[in-house]
Amino acid sequence: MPWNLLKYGFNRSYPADRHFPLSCALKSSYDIVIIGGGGHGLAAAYYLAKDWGISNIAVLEKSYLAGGNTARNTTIIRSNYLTQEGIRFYDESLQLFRDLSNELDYNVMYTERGHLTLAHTDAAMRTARWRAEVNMHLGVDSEVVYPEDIAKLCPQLNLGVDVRYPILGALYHPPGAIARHDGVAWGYAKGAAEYGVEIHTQTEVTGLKIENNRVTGVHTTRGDIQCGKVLQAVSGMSSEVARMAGFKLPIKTIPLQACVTESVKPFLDPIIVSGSLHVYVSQSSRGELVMGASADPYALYSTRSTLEFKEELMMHLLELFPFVGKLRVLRQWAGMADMTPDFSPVMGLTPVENYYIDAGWGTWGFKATPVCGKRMAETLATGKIPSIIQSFDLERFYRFEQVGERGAASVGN
Ligand code: FAD
Ligand code: PYC
Repeated sequence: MPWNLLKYGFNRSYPADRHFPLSCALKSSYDIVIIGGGGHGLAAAYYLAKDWGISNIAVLEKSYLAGGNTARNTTIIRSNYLTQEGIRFYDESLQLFRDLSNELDYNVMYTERGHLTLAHTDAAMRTARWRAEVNMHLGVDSEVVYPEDIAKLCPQLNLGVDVRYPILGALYHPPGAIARHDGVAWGYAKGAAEYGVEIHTQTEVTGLKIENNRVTGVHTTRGDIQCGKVLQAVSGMSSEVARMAGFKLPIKTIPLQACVTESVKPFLDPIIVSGSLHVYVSQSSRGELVMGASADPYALYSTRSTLEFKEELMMHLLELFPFVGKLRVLRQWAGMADMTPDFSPVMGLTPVENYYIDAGWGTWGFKATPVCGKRMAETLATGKIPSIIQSFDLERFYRFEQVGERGAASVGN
Protein backbone atom coordinates (compact mmCIF):
# COMPACT_ATOMS: atom_id res chain seq x y z
CA MET A 1 0.00 0.00 0.00
CA PRO A 2 2.68 2.64 0.83
CA TRP A 3 4.43 1.71 -2.46
CA ASN A 4 1.23 2.25 -4.47
CA LEU A 5 0.65 5.52 -2.70
CA LEU A 6 4.19 6.64 -3.53
CA LYS A 7 3.74 5.66 -7.20
CA TYR A 8 0.50 7.64 -7.26
CA GLY A 9 2.19 10.63 -5.63
CA PHE A 10 4.94 10.75 -8.28
CA ASN A 11 2.69 9.94 -11.25
CA ARG A 12 2.57 12.90 -13.62
CA SER A 13 -0.96 11.95 -14.71
CA TYR A 14 -2.35 12.94 -11.32
CA PRO A 15 -0.82 16.30 -10.51
CA ALA A 16 -2.01 17.63 -7.14
CA ASP A 17 -4.31 20.63 -7.41
CA ARG A 18 -2.46 23.82 -6.56
CA HIS A 19 -4.59 26.09 -4.41
CA PHE A 20 -2.54 29.12 -5.41
CA PRO A 21 0.30 29.66 -7.93
CA LEU A 22 3.95 29.25 -7.01
CA SER A 23 5.89 32.47 -6.26
CA CYS A 24 6.71 34.30 -9.51
CA ALA A 25 9.29 37.05 -10.04
CA LEU A 26 8.65 40.11 -7.87
CA LYS A 27 7.34 43.15 -9.75
CA SER A 28 9.07 46.48 -9.19
CA SER A 29 5.96 48.06 -7.73
CA TYR A 30 2.59 47.23 -6.13
CA ASP A 31 -0.32 49.30 -4.83
CA ILE A 32 -0.12 47.47 -1.52
CA VAL A 33 2.52 45.30 0.14
CA ILE A 34 1.42 43.08 3.01
CA ILE A 35 4.26 41.95 5.28
CA GLY A 36 3.41 38.53 6.74
CA GLY A 37 1.71 35.59 5.04
CA GLY A 38 -0.19 34.32 8.07
CA GLY A 39 -3.97 34.15 8.34
CA HIS A 40 -4.26 37.89 9.01
CA GLY A 41 -2.16 39.08 6.06
CA LEU A 42 -3.88 36.65 3.70
CA ALA A 43 -7.37 37.57 4.91
CA ALA A 44 -6.62 41.28 4.44
CA ALA A 45 -5.38 40.57 0.89
CA TYR A 46 -8.53 38.57 0.10
CA TYR A 47 -10.95 41.27 1.33
CA LEU A 48 -8.95 44.07 -0.35
CA ALA A 49 -9.37 42.26 -3.65
CA LYS A 50 -12.92 41.02 -3.16
CA ASP A 51 -14.58 43.92 -1.34
CA TRP A 52 -12.58 46.84 -2.77
CA GLY A 53 -11.33 45.67 -6.19
CA ILE A 54 -7.67 46.21 -5.25
CA SER A 55 -5.57 43.27 -6.42
CA ASN A 56 -2.19 44.76 -7.34
CA ILE A 57 -0.98 43.40 -4.01
CA ALA A 58 2.06 41.37 -2.91
CA VAL A 59 1.88 39.31 0.28
CA LEU A 60 5.49 38.78 1.42
CA GLU A 61 6.18 35.85 3.74
CA LYS A 62 9.69 35.17 4.99
CA SER A 63 9.13 31.44 5.49
CA TYR A 64 6.48 28.99 4.28
CA LEU A 65 2.87 30.09 4.04
CA ALA A 66 1.07 30.49 7.38
CA GLY A 67 3.88 28.71 9.23
CA GLY A 68 3.92 31.26 12.09
CA ASN A 69 1.30 31.45 14.82
CA THR A 70 -1.46 30.53 12.40
CA ALA A 71 0.11 27.06 12.13
CA ARG A 72 0.77 26.85 15.87
CA ASN A 73 -2.50 27.92 17.42
CA THR A 74 -5.14 25.78 19.09
CA THR A 75 -7.98 27.28 16.99
CA ILE A 76 -10.41 28.32 19.70
CA ILE A 77 -13.06 30.70 18.35
CA ARG A 78 -15.42 32.49 20.74
CA SER A 79 -16.83 35.92 21.51
CA ASN A 80 -17.36 35.66 25.30
CA TYR A 81 -15.04 38.59 26.07
CA LEU A 82 -15.24 41.11 28.88
CA THR A 83 -15.41 44.57 27.30
CA GLN A 84 -18.13 45.84 24.98
CA GLU A 85 -15.49 46.69 22.35
CA GLY A 86 -14.01 43.19 22.52
CA ILE A 87 -17.32 41.34 22.50
CA ARG A 88 -18.66 43.25 19.47
CA PHE A 89 -15.40 42.80 17.57
CA TYR A 90 -14.93 39.06 18.20
CA ASP A 91 -18.62 38.40 17.62
CA GLU A 92 -18.40 39.89 14.13
CA SER A 93 -15.54 37.44 13.50
CA LEU A 94 -17.55 34.50 14.79
CA GLN A 95 -20.40 35.43 12.42
CA LEU A 96 -17.92 35.57 9.50
CA PHE A 97 -16.48 32.19 10.53
CA ARG A 98 -19.95 30.62 10.39
CA ASP A 99 -20.11 31.18 6.63
CA LEU A 100 -16.38 31.05 5.84
CA SER A 101 -16.33 27.63 4.12
CA ASN A 102 -19.03 28.86 1.71
CA GLU A 103 -17.39 32.26 1.27
CA LEU A 104 -14.02 30.73 0.34
CA ASP A 105 -15.37 27.55 -1.27
CA TYR A 106 -12.90 25.76 0.97
CA ASN A 107 -13.69 23.56 3.95
CA VAL A 108 -12.29 25.27 7.04
CA MET A 109 -13.90 22.58 9.25
CA TYR A 110 -15.60 25.10 11.53
CA THR A 111 -17.50 23.25 14.29
CA GLU A 112 -19.37 24.80 17.20
CA ARG A 113 -18.71 22.76 20.31
CA GLY A 114 -19.63 25.01 23.23
CA HIS A 115 -16.96 26.59 25.44
CA LEU A 116 -16.78 26.14 29.22
CA THR A 117 -14.55 28.44 31.31
CA LEU A 118 -14.38 26.62 34.62
CA ALA A 119 -14.42 28.58 37.88
CA HIS A 120 -12.72 27.10 40.93
CA THR A 121 -12.74 30.18 43.18
CA ASP A 122 -15.20 32.88 44.24
CA ALA A 123 -13.21 35.43 42.25
CA ALA A 124 -13.46 33.31 39.09
CA MET A 125 -17.24 32.91 39.65
CA ARG A 126 -17.54 36.69 39.93
CA THR A 127 -15.70 37.17 36.62
CA ALA A 128 -17.90 34.51 35.00
CA ARG A 129 -21.05 36.36 36.13
CA TRP A 130 -19.63 39.66 34.90
CA ARG A 131 -18.78 38.24 31.49
CA ALA A 132 -22.17 36.52 31.19
CA GLU A 133 -23.99 39.81 31.95
CA VAL A 134 -22.04 41.89 29.42
CA ASN A 135 -22.25 39.11 26.81
CA MET A 136 -26.05 38.80 27.20
CA HIS A 137 -26.44 42.57 27.14
CA LEU A 138 -24.81 42.57 23.69
CA GLY A 139 -26.79 39.58 22.41
CA VAL A 140 -23.95 37.04 22.80
CA ASP A 141 -25.03 33.64 24.09
CA SER A 142 -23.27 33.08 27.46
CA GLU A 143 -24.52 32.06 30.89
CA VAL A 144 -23.23 30.93 34.26
CA VAL A 145 -23.77 27.22 34.86
CA TYR A 146 -23.29 25.06 37.98
CA PRO A 147 -21.84 21.58 38.56
CA GLU A 148 -25.12 19.75 37.83
CA ASP A 149 -25.35 21.54 34.42
CA ILE A 150 -21.64 20.95 33.73
CA ALA A 151 -22.10 17.23 34.40
CA LYS A 152 -24.63 17.14 31.56
CA LEU A 153 -22.54 19.25 29.17
CA CYS A 154 -19.30 17.33 29.85
CA PRO A 155 -19.88 14.10 31.80
CA GLN A 156 -16.17 13.19 31.53
CA LEU A 157 -15.05 16.08 33.78
CA ASN A 158 -14.03 15.27 37.32
CA LEU A 159 -16.58 17.24 39.35
CA GLY A 160 -15.57 15.63 42.66
CA VAL A 161 -14.72 17.74 45.69
CA ASP A 162 -11.70 15.65 46.73
CA VAL A 163 -9.30 17.67 44.52
CA ARG A 164 -7.19 20.76 45.14
CA TYR A 165 -9.54 23.07 43.24
CA PRO A 166 -13.11 21.72 43.01
CA ILE A 167 -15.22 23.16 40.18
CA LEU A 168 -17.76 25.68 41.54
CA GLY A 169 -19.35 26.62 38.23
CA ALA A 170 -18.48 27.85 34.75
CA LEU A 171 -19.13 30.43 32.08
CA TYR A 172 -20.88 28.50 29.30
CA HIS A 173 -20.71 29.93 25.77
CA PRO A 174 -22.56 27.62 23.34
CA PRO A 175 -21.16 29.24 20.13
CA GLY A 176 -17.55 28.42 21.15
CA ALA A 177 -15.96 26.66 18.16
CA ILE A 178 -12.83 25.24 16.59
CA ALA A 179 -11.70 25.21 12.94
CA ARG A 180 -8.87 23.88 10.81
CA HIS A 181 -6.16 26.55 11.14
CA ASP A 182 -4.32 25.94 7.89
CA GLY A 183 -7.64 25.52 6.09
CA VAL A 184 -8.44 29.11 7.07
CA ALA A 185 -5.09 30.44 5.80
CA TRP A 186 -5.06 28.33 2.62
CA GLY A 187 -8.69 29.24 1.90
CA TYR A 188 -7.87 32.95 2.09
CA ALA A 189 -4.69 32.43 0.03
CA LYS A 190 -6.61 30.58 -2.67
CA GLY A 191 -9.36 33.23 -2.71
CA ALA A 192 -6.86 36.11 -2.86
CA ALA A 193 -4.83 34.42 -5.64
CA GLU A 194 -8.00 33.92 -7.71
CA TYR A 195 -8.43 37.72 -7.67
CA GLY A 196 -4.81 38.18 -8.85
CA VAL A 197 -3.02 38.83 -5.55
CA GLU A 198 0.60 37.62 -5.61
CA ILE A 199 1.78 35.51 -2.68
CA HIS A 200 5.55 35.37 -2.28
CA THR A 201 6.95 32.90 0.23
CA GLN A 202 10.66 32.78 1.23
CA THR A 203 10.66 36.57 0.86
CA GLU A 204 11.69 38.44 4.00
CA VAL A 205 11.21 42.16 4.45
CA THR A 206 14.54 43.46 5.76
CA GLY A 207 13.90 47.21 5.72
CA LEU A 208 11.50 49.96 4.74
CA LYS A 209 11.91 52.92 2.48
CA ILE A 210 10.47 55.97 4.21
CA GLU A 211 10.58 59.43 2.64
CA ASN A 212 9.21 62.52 4.42
CA ASN A 213 7.59 60.25 7.00
CA ARG A 214 5.70 58.32 4.28
CA VAL A 215 6.44 54.71 3.33
CA THR A 216 7.27 54.33 -0.35
CA GLY A 217 8.80 50.87 -0.57
CA VAL A 218 10.21 47.79 1.12
CA HIS A 219 13.63 46.12 0.97
CA THR A 220 13.43 42.34 0.76
CA THR A 221 15.78 39.39 0.49
CA ARG A 222 14.71 39.22 -3.19
CA GLY A 223 15.23 42.90 -4.01
CA ASP A 224 13.52 46.25 -3.46
CA ILE A 225 9.90 47.07 -4.26
CA GLN A 226 8.05 50.38 -4.54
CA CYS A 227 4.56 50.51 -3.08
CA GLY A 228 1.71 52.86 -2.24
CA LYS A 229 0.75 51.37 1.13
CA VAL A 230 2.08 48.75 3.53
CA LEU A 231 0.24 46.55 6.00
CA GLN A 232 2.38 44.98 8.72
CA ALA A 233 0.86 41.66 9.95
CA VAL A 234 3.78 39.74 11.47
CA SER A 235 2.50 38.76 14.98
CA GLY A 236 5.53 37.65 17.09
CA MET A 237 7.88 39.88 15.07
CA SER A 238 5.69 43.00 15.41
CA SER A 239 8.11 45.05 17.54
CA GLU A 240 11.08 44.22 15.28
CA VAL A 241 9.32 45.14 12.04
CA ALA A 242 7.85 48.32 13.61
CA ARG A 243 11.41 49.22 14.62
CA MET A 244 12.35 49.12 10.91
CA ALA A 245 9.59 51.69 10.36
CA GLY A 246 11.03 53.81 13.15
CA PHE A 247 8.40 53.52 15.90
CA LYS A 248 8.00 51.53 19.12
CA LEU A 249 5.16 49.23 20.10
CA PRO A 250 4.07 48.53 23.70
CA ILE A 251 4.44 44.81 22.96
CA LYS A 252 6.46 42.00 24.53
CA THR A 253 7.01 38.78 22.61
CA ILE A 254 6.47 35.76 24.85
CA PRO A 255 6.48 32.06 23.89
CA LEU A 256 3.18 30.20 24.11
CA GLN A 257 3.37 26.42 24.03
CA ALA A 258 0.89 23.73 23.07
CA CYS A 259 0.77 19.99 22.37
CA VAL A 260 -1.47 17.22 21.04
CA THR A 261 -2.01 13.60 22.03
CA GLU A 262 -2.44 10.63 19.76
CA SER A 263 -5.91 10.36 18.19
CA VAL A 264 -8.67 8.60 20.08
CA LYS A 265 -12.38 8.14 19.37
CA PRO A 266 -14.45 11.29 19.91
CA PHE A 267 -15.34 11.68 23.59
CA LEU A 268 -14.93 15.38 24.35
CA ASP A 269 -17.42 17.68 22.72
CA PRO A 270 -17.03 21.06 24.46
CA ILE A 271 -13.87 23.11 24.74
CA ILE A 272 -12.72 23.18 28.37
CA VAL A 273 -10.70 26.05 29.87
CA SER A 274 -9.53 26.46 33.44
CA GLY A 275 -7.76 29.70 34.31
CA SER A 276 -7.02 28.60 37.88
CA LEU A 277 -5.47 25.31 36.69
CA HIS A 278 -3.69 26.97 33.73
CA VAL A 279 -4.95 24.44 31.20
CA TYR A 280 -7.30 24.27 28.24
CA VAL A 281 -8.24 21.33 26.05
CA SER A 282 -10.43 20.42 23.09
CA GLN A 283 -10.67 17.35 20.88
CA SER A 284 -9.91 17.96 17.22
CA SER A 285 -11.89 16.44 14.36
CA ARG A 286 -8.95 14.01 13.98
CA GLY A 287 -9.46 12.83 17.57
CA GLU A 288 -6.33 14.39 19.10
CA LEU A 289 -6.58 16.24 22.40
CA VAL A 290 -5.28 19.73 21.65
CA MET A 291 -3.95 21.34 24.81
CA GLY A 292 -2.20 24.37 26.13
CA ALA A 293 -1.47 26.47 29.19
CA SER A 294 -0.46 30.03 30.07
CA ALA A 295 2.25 31.85 28.16
CA ASP A 296 5.82 31.23 29.37
CA PRO A 297 6.86 33.48 32.25
CA TYR A 298 9.46 35.48 30.28
CA ALA A 299 9.86 37.41 27.04
CA LEU A 300 11.84 35.52 24.37
CA TYR A 301 12.10 35.25 20.59
CA SER A 302 12.06 31.47 20.40
CA THR A 303 9.82 28.59 19.38
CA ARG A 304 11.52 25.95 21.48
CA SER A 305 9.29 23.83 23.72
CA THR A 306 10.05 22.62 27.22
CA LEU A 307 9.57 19.58 29.43
CA GLU A 308 8.41 21.85 32.29
CA PHE A 309 5.47 23.01 30.19
CA LYS A 310 4.37 19.44 29.51
CA GLU A 311 4.82 18.31 33.11
CA GLU A 312 2.78 21.19 34.54
CA LEU A 313 0.08 20.86 31.90
CA MET A 314 -0.35 17.14 32.51
CA MET A 315 -0.49 17.61 36.28
CA HIS A 316 -3.43 20.00 35.85
CA LEU A 317 -5.12 18.10 33.05
CA LEU A 318 -5.18 14.90 35.08
CA GLU A 319 -7.03 16.73 37.83
CA LEU A 320 -9.83 17.47 35.36
CA PHE A 321 -9.71 14.20 33.36
CA PRO A 322 -7.87 11.52 35.40
CA PHE A 323 -8.55 8.81 32.80
CA VAL A 324 -6.48 10.47 30.03
CA GLY A 325 -3.29 9.46 31.89
CA LYS A 326 -2.74 6.62 29.41
CA LEU A 327 -2.71 8.84 26.32
CA ARG A 328 0.61 9.60 24.68
CA VAL A 329 1.68 13.11 23.69
CA LEU A 330 2.41 13.10 19.97
CA ARG A 331 3.71 16.59 19.21
CA GLN A 332 4.71 19.69 21.16
CA TRP A 333 5.53 23.15 19.83
CA ALA A 334 5.56 26.87 20.62
CA GLY A 335 4.66 30.14 18.94
CA MET A 336 5.76 33.70 19.67
CA ALA A 337 2.87 35.69 21.11
CA ASP A 338 2.93 39.50 20.75
CA MET A 339 1.44 40.54 24.09
CA THR A 340 -0.02 43.99 24.72
CA PRO A 341 -0.49 45.47 28.22
CA ASP A 342 -4.32 45.27 27.97
CA PHE A 343 -4.57 41.89 26.18
CA SER A 344 -6.27 43.55 23.19
CA PRO A 345 -4.93 43.96 19.67
CA VAL A 346 -3.52 46.99 17.87
CA MET A 347 -5.12 47.83 14.51
CA GLY A 348 -5.04 50.90 12.32
CA LEU A 349 -2.75 53.84 11.67
CA THR A 350 0.86 54.28 12.74
CA PRO A 351 3.08 57.38 13.05
CA VAL A 352 4.28 56.64 9.48
CA GLU A 353 1.96 57.73 6.68
CA ASN A 354 0.49 54.89 4.56
CA TYR A 355 1.98 52.33 6.96
CA TYR A 356 -0.75 50.34 8.74
CA ILE A 357 -0.53 47.90 11.60
CA ASP A 358 -2.24 44.64 12.56
CA ALA A 359 -0.51 43.42 15.74
CA GLY A 360 -0.84 42.58 19.41
CA TRP A 361 -2.68 39.33 18.79
CA GLY A 362 -0.87 37.56 21.60
CA THR A 363 -2.66 34.35 22.48
CA TRP A 364 -6.05 35.37 21.04
CA GLY A 365 -5.77 36.36 17.36
CA PHE A 366 -6.76 33.28 15.35
CA LYS A 367 -10.43 33.84 16.08
CA ALA A 368 -10.08 37.41 14.79
CA THR A 369 -8.64 36.42 11.39
CA PRO A 370 -11.81 37.11 9.34
CA VAL A 371 -12.90 40.34 11.05
CA CYS A 372 -9.41 41.78 11.23
CA GLY A 373 -8.76 40.95 7.56
CA LYS A 374 -12.06 42.50 6.50
CA ARG A 375 -11.75 45.65 8.60
CA MET A 376 -8.06 46.25 7.88
CA ALA A 377 -8.86 45.90 4.16
CA GLU A 378 -11.54 48.57 4.59
CA THR A 379 -9.06 50.79 6.45
CA LEU A 380 -6.41 50.54 3.72
CA ALA A 381 -8.91 50.93 0.89
CA THR A 382 -10.83 53.91 2.27
CA GLY A 383 -8.31 55.57 4.59
CA LYS A 384 -11.12 55.63 7.22
CA ILE A 385 -11.09 53.54 10.39
CA PRO A 386 -14.25 51.38 10.73
CA SER A 387 -15.99 52.03 14.06
CA ILE A 388 -15.67 48.38 15.18
CA ILE A 389 -11.85 48.68 15.35
CA GLN A 390 -11.54 52.33 16.43
CA SER A 391 -10.91 51.52 20.13
CA PHE A 392 -7.97 49.29 19.20
CA ASP A 393 -5.74 52.04 17.81
CA LEU A 394 -2.10 52.38 18.85
CA GLU A 395 -2.75 55.83 20.31
CA ARG A 396 -4.95 54.38 23.07
CA PHE A 397 -1.86 53.60 25.13
CA TYR A 398 -0.93 57.30 25.09
CA ARG A 399 -4.52 58.38 25.94
CA PHE A 400 -4.65 55.82 28.80
CA GLU A 401 -7.78 54.27 27.25
CA GLN A 402 -6.89 50.61 27.35
CA VAL A 403 -9.36 47.86 26.40
CA GLY A 404 -8.74 45.52 29.35
CA GLU A 405 -9.33 41.90 28.34
CA ARG A 406 -6.97 40.16 30.74
CA GLY A 407 -9.87 38.43 32.52
CA ALA A 408 -11.12 36.91 29.26
CA ALA A 409 -7.89 36.14 27.38
CA SER A 410 -7.65 32.34 27.20
CA VAL A 411 -6.01 30.81 30.30
CA GLY A 412 -4.37 32.84 33.08
CA ASN A 413 -1.52 34.92 31.71
P1 FAD B 1 1.23 34.64 11.91
O1 FAD B 1 0.42 33.47 11.52
O2 FAD B 1 2.35 34.43 12.87
O3 FAD B 1 1.75 35.29 10.58
C1 FAD B 1 2.77 36.29 10.57
C2 FAD B 1 3.76 35.91 9.52
O4 FAD B 1 4.69 36.97 9.35
C3 FAD B 1 4.58 34.68 9.87
O5 FAD B 1 4.30 33.64 8.96
C4 FAD B 1 6.04 35.16 9.79
O6 FAD B 1 6.91 34.22 9.21
C5 FAD B 1 5.89 36.41 8.91
N1 FAD B 1 6.97 37.39 9.09
C6 FAD B 1 7.53 37.83 10.24
N2 FAD B 1 8.49 38.74 9.98
C7 FAD B 1 8.53 38.89 8.61
C8 FAD B 1 9.30 39.68 7.74
N3 FAD B 1 10.24 40.53 8.19
N4 FAD B 1 9.09 39.56 6.39
C9 FAD B 1 8.15 38.72 5.92
N5 FAD B 1 7.39 37.93 6.71
C10 FAD B 1 7.57 38.02 8.05
N6 FAD B 1 -5.67 32.49 19.04
C11 FAD B 1 -6.99 32.18 19.14
O7 FAD B 1 -7.85 32.98 18.77
N7 FAD B 1 -7.39 30.96 19.61
C12 FAD B 1 -6.52 30.03 20.06
O8 FAD B 1 -6.90 28.93 20.49
C13 FAD B 1 -5.13 30.35 20.01
N8 FAD B 1 -4.21 29.46 20.44
C14 FAD B 1 -2.89 29.73 20.35
C15 FAD B 1 -1.97 28.75 20.73
C16 FAD B 1 -0.62 28.96 20.55
C17 FAD B 1 0.36 27.90 20.99
C18 FAD B 1 -0.17 30.19 19.98
C19 FAD B 1 1.30 30.44 19.78
C20 FAD B 1 -1.07 31.19 19.62
C21 FAD B 1 -2.44 30.96 19.78
N9 FAD B 1 -3.39 31.90 19.38
C22 FAD B 1 -4.74 31.61 19.47
C23 FAD B 1 -2.97 33.19 18.81
C24 FAD B 1 -2.95 33.11 17.29
O9 FAD B 1 -2.20 32.01 16.86
C25 FAD B 1 -2.34 34.37 16.67
O10 FAD B 1 -2.82 35.52 17.30
C26 FAD B 1 -2.69 34.45 15.18
O11 FAD B 1 -2.39 33.23 14.55
C27 FAD B 1 -1.93 35.58 14.53
O12 FAD B 1 -2.05 35.47 13.12
P2 FAD B 1 -1.14 36.33 12.17
O13 FAD B 1 -1.52 36.03 10.78
O14 FAD B 1 -1.17 37.74 12.65
O15 FAD B 1 0.34 35.81 12.53
O1 PYC C 1 -8.16 32.86 22.65
O2 PYC C 1 -9.51 31.36 23.46
C1 PYC C 1 -8.40 31.76 23.16
C2 PYC C 1 -7.26 30.87 23.41
C3 PYC C 1 -7.27 29.66 24.00
C4 PYC C 1 -5.98 29.24 24.03
C5 PYC C 1 -5.18 30.17 23.45
N1 PYC C 1 -6.00 31.18 23.07
